[in-house]
Amino acid sequence: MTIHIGIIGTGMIGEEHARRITLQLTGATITAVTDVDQEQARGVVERLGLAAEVYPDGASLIASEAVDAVMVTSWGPTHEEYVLAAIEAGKPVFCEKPLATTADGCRRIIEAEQAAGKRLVQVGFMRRYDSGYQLMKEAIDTDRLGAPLMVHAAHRNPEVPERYVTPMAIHDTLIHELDTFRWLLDDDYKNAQVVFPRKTRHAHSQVADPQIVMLETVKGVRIDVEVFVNCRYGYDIQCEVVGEEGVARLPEPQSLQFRQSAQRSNEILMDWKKRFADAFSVELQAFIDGAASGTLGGPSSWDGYAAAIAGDVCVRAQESGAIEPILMPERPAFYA
Ligand code: NAD
Ligand code: ISE
Repeated sequence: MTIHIGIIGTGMIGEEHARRITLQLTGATITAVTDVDQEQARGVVERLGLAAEVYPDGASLIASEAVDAVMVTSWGPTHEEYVLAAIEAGKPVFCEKPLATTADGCRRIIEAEQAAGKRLVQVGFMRRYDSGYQLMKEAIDTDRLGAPLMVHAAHRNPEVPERYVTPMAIHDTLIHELDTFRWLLDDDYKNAQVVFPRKTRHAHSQVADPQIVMLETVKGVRIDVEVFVNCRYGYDIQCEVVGEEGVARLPEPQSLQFRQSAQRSNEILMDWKKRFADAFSVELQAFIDGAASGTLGGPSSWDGYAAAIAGDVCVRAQESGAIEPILMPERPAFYA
């Protein structure tokens, strides 16, 4: 069975996902694309040689009989509307992070999905599919580390554009960690605090950079995440879990080691595309297979909601400087 996919938003990651599905993965074909910038959509069809129609908008793409499953890769504020429309149409939908830009938006999605009576949403938290994080999870789940006590993490980007402002360090960047640690530790958050070290001279005026986000979980694990989005030297994701019986560190991406000119060195990647290339492939293949079998797995809209609740509190903590409580509603049996 071949799943016919329609892509809404053919920018950077939309094109990446379309390329992967077309050239690398099995079981799906792109039959429809749309973008508010129609030239952009036409460009992707041409560059990838897709046999896909360019639709004038997301609504007509979702309604089309040529589309079995939807991928939402447009800007964050547009996600909620398209995910709700796909649920309404009864079509499986893969939504890039964030599921919606507010917890309220995510709540409307989980309500609609429950009313539809069937899981239809997979959220693009691709780190769950990264082999390094999966090894860490296995070490925790098999009790190799004993009880996890602390997590030290860093999310560093070389640079961000002018439109990236202080709260985006949470909604756009930290949102990955907010999902990853709930999943890794099988835990939820209890409170958050954000502190700001001295600002780097490379950050523009509207973004406080770096930031340190400190989270406490319900089980008492303390997590610190450095978010540093103008670090200049590379795209660098670090994570270390300290347990009662030992410490596990996320593996570095594979790279050649050079001995040259009296120096020993390894390349550091510069963007997320290469760093999580394999994870994106596994993630999207899981979506295709889930859409074909009618049983989606992976990060659910509840996970998108939980990350958004914590994210909203982290933004409040950025503003207040205080330790802010995170109150998670009870998880409905639908998402057990
Ligand atoms: P981008 O700006 O390159 O592309 C977004 C595209 O969406 C643009 O072409 C824009 O014209 C289009 N668009 C905007 N509003 C639209 C609408 N209403 N209908 C249709 N198209 C619309 O951005 P990007 O970097 O590709 O990011 C897109 C999404 O993917 C964001 O939510 C971002 O957070 C997420 N993302 C995830 C990862 C990851 O690691 N999982 C990495 C990058 C981006
Ligand atoms: C980007 O949108 C992503 O999702 C990347 O995975 C993340 O690392 C980066 O910080 C975001 O800007």
